[in-house]
Amino acid sequence: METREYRFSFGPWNIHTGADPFGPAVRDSIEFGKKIKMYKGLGFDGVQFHDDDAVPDMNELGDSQIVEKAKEVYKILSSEGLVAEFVAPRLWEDPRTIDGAYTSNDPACREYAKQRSRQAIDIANALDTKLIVLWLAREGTYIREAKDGKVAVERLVDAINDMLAYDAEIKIAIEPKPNEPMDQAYIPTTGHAIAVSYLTDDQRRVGVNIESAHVILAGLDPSDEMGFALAYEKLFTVHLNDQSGLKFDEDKSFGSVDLRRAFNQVRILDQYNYGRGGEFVGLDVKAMRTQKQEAATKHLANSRKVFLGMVELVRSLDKKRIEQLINKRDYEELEMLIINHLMGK
Ligand code: 3MF
Ligand code: MG
Repeated sequence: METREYRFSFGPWNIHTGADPFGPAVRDSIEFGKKIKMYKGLGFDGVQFHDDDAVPDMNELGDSQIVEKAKEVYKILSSEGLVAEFVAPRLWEDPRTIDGAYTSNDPACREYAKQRSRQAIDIANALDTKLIVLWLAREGTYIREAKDGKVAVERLVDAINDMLAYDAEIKIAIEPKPNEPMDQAYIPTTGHAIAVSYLTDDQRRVGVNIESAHVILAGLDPSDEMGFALAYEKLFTVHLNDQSGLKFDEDKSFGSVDLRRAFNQVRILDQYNYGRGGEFVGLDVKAMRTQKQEAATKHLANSRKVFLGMVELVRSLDKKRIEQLINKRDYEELEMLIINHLMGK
């Protein structure tokens, strides 16, 4: 059987203090340099960045200072044998993004969002990555009457075109999410993101980052969403994790809620050679608030182990038997075969 190496990534925000909307930090915060030193030991080669993970307080710096700082981060990465996977402009914390960024009703705020996105591209270049992730956090509404749903899409396309024109080589992965922090987001699913890509000036450079939990929040199946993106050659990266039902975004460890759902995500990724074009197996997972300081990176190592365990299970499936059962339309038996396989029988 062919063995293929997967490369894994996560963002520094995945090692966190455990604060939630109802309570303060329960663990000490760890400085960036120390987090970076943890990657290799946990089995990870790629670092995902928000622009200000790389360059804190970037709004107080000029463009050339931003690039200088990002170059220093690039050196730190290189000295640890790590690479940057992507940079995501953080467009949801500044006062100018309270009513959305690219879809804000205020033209000055929209201009800020575009300018910040161009700076994120400068940072990506300094970190030697060509991938930009757009989690469209506040591009939505609390009430329908606040914005115009058609104009919002046009503004999103305009902002994406601005980025595509700013750098002829960058690729943009939209990360859909149906809600939270907004009541309704404008790009809730993979299908929406891919449709938007075709309105832009260079659809080949606009794809998706599929996050398992976001898909589950939309009431959909992550492996089918991945299949949809793969059919369009638009699965630029993934945020694997898990989610228990329809509530706030939980970012639980991959496979921790539904092993079979994890299995099916790995199945479609492995089957269609995800990773061979350089894509990372990206995680977006949070340690439980109850986890003590010294044990607060297990969610990362465990998610990776689950992924690799699932790769083995996917590759050791009895494909002939599955084909026979499909031909007989005996899906009850097929289901039992899968369940037995997951139970190690
Ligand atoms: C929000 C998310 C974010 C994005 C990240 C990169 C904290 O629900 O999933 O992770 O993935 O900001 O854009
Ligand atoms: Mg995410």
